[in-house]
Amino acid sequence: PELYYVNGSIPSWRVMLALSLKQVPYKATRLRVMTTPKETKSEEFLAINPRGKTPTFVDTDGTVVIESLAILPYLEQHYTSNNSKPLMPEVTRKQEWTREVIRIAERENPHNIYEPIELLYLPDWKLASARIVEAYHDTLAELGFWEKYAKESLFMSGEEFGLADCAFYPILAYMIHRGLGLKKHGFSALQAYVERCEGLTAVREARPEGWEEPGKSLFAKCERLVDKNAGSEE
Ligand SMILES: N[C@@H](CCC(=O)N[C@@H](CS)C(=O)NCC(=O)O)C(=O)O
Repeated sequence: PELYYVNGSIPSWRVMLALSLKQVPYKATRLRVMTTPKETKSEEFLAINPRGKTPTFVDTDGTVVIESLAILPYLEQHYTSNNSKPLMPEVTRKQEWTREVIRIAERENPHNIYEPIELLYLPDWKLASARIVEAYHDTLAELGFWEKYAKESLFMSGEEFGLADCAFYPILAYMIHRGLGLKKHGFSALQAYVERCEGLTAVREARPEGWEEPGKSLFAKCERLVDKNAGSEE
């Protein structure tokens, strides 16, 4: 199979995690989005995925699967192997199965709430500073839910790394790369969760290229903004 991906992108990372956990050998084709035009909008790639988005998974029989959250269950169904554990409980284990599905759906919340913080990359970000500060506070509040889940079990939906972790972990790891300090905000269970995830070879293997060092700290910038606002209110 072949996976078209963008390095460091949360949706691509999810799929790479699942492939790595399942020990599926695959051809990884990196597409660049900083080029003009973007490689995701080439005629050749649009013929495979007309939306021009990654991840795009092309199976050995030609089946094309788009959307990270559709690719995850596809892999779970079609790539079972003796070498790896299932990433989803049996449907007959009603409670565990339901929790996994719920967590996968819930991953949308931190992703959406965090999004305005990325406006800091724009040259005229100051115009959006109120939205950015709001997103910063909301992101921390949202992470409170995940902190609670991390206290309940070793991984987000149970004692093993599963599809819910494939869906969620890249969001958290992405925020950390952007300067989120978990301990600083009292998220000690999430910190332990991250360390647990990073203890898994498959998780380390799926880490984006060049991400050994932290990236540009958007969270530090947010915090300066919050402090400045607090100062001006005094
Ligand atoms: N909902 C999609 C999102 C995919 C997506 O937005 N991918 C971005 C990278 S984060 C992309 O390929 N962008 C390229 C472009 O817009 O040309 C999924 O979960 O797979």
